[in-house]
Amino acid sequence: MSFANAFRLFYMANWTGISAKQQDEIDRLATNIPTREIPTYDDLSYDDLPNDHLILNKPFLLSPLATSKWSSSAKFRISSADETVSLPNLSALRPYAHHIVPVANTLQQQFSEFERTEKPLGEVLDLWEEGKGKGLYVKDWHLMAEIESEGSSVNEVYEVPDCLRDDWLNPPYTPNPRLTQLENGRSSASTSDFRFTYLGPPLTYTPLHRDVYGSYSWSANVVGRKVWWLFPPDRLDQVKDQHGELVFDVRDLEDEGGAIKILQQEGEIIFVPSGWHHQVVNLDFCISINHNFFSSPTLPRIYDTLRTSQERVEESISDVKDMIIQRLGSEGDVWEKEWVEEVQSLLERDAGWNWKGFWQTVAKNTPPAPSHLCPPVHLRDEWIRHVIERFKLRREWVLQDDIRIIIEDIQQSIGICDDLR
Ligand SMILES: O=C(O)CCC(=O)C(=O)O
Repeated sequence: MSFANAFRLFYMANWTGISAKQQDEIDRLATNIPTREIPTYDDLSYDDLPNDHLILNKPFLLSPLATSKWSSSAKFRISSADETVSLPNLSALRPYAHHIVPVANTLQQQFSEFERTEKPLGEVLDLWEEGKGKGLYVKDWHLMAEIESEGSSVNEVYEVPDCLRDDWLNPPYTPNPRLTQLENGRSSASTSDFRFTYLGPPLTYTPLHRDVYGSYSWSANVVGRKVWWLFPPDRLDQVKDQHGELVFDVRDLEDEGGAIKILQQEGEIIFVPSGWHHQVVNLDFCISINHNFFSSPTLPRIYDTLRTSQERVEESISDVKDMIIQRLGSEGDVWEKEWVEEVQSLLERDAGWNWKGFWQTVAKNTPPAPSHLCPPVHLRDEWIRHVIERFKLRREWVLQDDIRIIIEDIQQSIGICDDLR
């Protein structure tokens, strides 16, 4: 081992960024954990997953066996004196030092988020190795898309567990890296996927939130342990302030908002159901990998989340509707076409997608994984049919020709041949 590496190892082993007060907080968090009230499986067969978790929308964990063969579990860990938790091997991240990564400063709250910047990963690693940047949290780093854009395979980091491969947001083992063409002719990894890597020192955290699109998520601790506070949709009363806004940090609340509290050990994977709010604090220096994803059992929930987002958008620009009617008159559907376009374009910016994106995703992903790792086809088609039936009652069905064409294709692929209008 070189002197530099020995120094780094010594430094990480004595992560001196932590004050006595912070160590007390870590100890308090680590010891105040109730008995686990959700199941942990060594081996979860896909046959059991839809009924036990996806349809019921209930959380679970996979034991460290799920990640024991991942390359990152070998490369990114340095064993520590306490054998249950490793130290991060930051040198093993150096091959990715040129990636520009989002960095949250978790010591600096800015409205309902943290102050965020983007930097080359190498600069953040330098800071940590110098004992600085103890509040910096690299979040939402598209490591997998970057690896694929550089012509390599994500197998150099991980392999998606079989039971989680029916993922309609991230085709597993993406055959064609999704590239964004830059103006200078070079290409960069697209940020259109939902496969993220997180890394940060002890006590960096992610405030209370719900995942994009109402998706499920899974999150694997490659290095370190995390505490999770999970809130089913019907248990949110205690985490709202007097204005009905969600609190930022549930640790500020008495009883921590009555959450389901989980200590996720190194190597474990946690599954967070659709629409469940959650907060996460890193107890150790953590490296984690997560996916936001959905599949057919949760299509109705994803549909409802988008519908609700649209209602919010429509309310926020109701004056624009009046202006369009004033300009074009309320006869016929000319005004309404313009209004629908306006709303869909704002919805895309606000919620990250709109109805066109929703239906394109459904169309692209039938079927996304081998059939034994998906729900039975008749059930999948029933969920798809259910959302199509509901969509046909909407004005967008009538007014947006491009969406109708996508849905007609989906109907054909699942054998619905009824009169389409
Ligand atoms: O690990 C974290 O800090 C946050 C992860 C998270 O919120 C998620 O996977 O949805």
